[in-house]
Amino acid sequence: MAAQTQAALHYPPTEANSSFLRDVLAGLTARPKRLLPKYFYDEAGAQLFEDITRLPEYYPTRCELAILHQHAADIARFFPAGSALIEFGSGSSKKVRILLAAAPAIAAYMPVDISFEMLVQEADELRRDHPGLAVLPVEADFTQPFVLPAAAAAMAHIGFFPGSTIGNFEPHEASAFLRHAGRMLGRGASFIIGVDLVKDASILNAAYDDAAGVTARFNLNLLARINRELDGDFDLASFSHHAFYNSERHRIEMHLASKRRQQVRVAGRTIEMRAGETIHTENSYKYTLESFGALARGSGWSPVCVWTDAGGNFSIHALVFEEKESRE
Ligand code: AVI
Repeated sequence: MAAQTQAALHYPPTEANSSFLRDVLAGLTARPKRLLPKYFYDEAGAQLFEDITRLPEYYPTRCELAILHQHAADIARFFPAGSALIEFGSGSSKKVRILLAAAPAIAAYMPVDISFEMLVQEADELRRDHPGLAVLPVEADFTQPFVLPAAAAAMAHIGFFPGSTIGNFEPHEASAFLRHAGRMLGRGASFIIGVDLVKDASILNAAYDDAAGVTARFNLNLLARINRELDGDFDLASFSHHAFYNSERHRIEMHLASKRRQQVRVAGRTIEMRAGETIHTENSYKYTLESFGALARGSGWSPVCVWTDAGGNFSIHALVFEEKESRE
């Protein structure tokens, strides 16, 4: 009932959720069924992801923070005085604060995020803590082309893309994103990017299937979101969370498996599911230092430096955009 009451807020589709509806119907009628991971992050999903980052099994956030704390001064060598730092998918801006503290000569910080509330709140706090810094939030889906504030046009640009979010892109999408980001940041720009590394499958499997079941709730919340926003009637108890490392494709795969044969209604459409059939909800690609370097080089960037944590679990790369001629 609660889901139906909330669904009335959004259904029939508004402009804001029509692409969600289109992508969900296309994904649920495809073979195999799939849903796009960018839709995990409604308010409940963003909170669940925050909870994931604090799980004992989920090492990427801890390892990346350790690298940032240990090497902030070295990373800050890539930030010329008077430059503008652009963070793709800034969220809570927690990681950039470590870099800003180490690079007081940065003139502007441009967090790019789809969540307006988060941007405004974080921008206010950053202005308070860094009175000399121009904080210029950009409300945008960073996976799509967007325009940078004109105020920073004359400044040198540095990109920041932590969290190994690049791992959630298919390799060809990751390459297209890197190339687009390079063209937007400009020739000679630096890019500081966090990338999770290939490792023992048992560590990876535990990180995406934690004992407390938080990642399972994060995955299932996608169905709850469809119920809330697209007049769906998924019975969450009839689906189970499956996450495993696919060593041939160097990626964690997350799926939601139907426990029984069932019909689901979404926005007036009926979706048939067989017992055991899965909806593929996310890939999280893992790279080696070499394979990420090759991806970067193939996308117009030169790898110039890389830092890892003591256990070699996670990496932060510094790249410089060298593409000679724009093909756009
Ligand atoms: C946001 N992204 C980098 C996370 C990851 O590790 O791929 C999303 C996530 N999915 C399950 N746990 C965390």
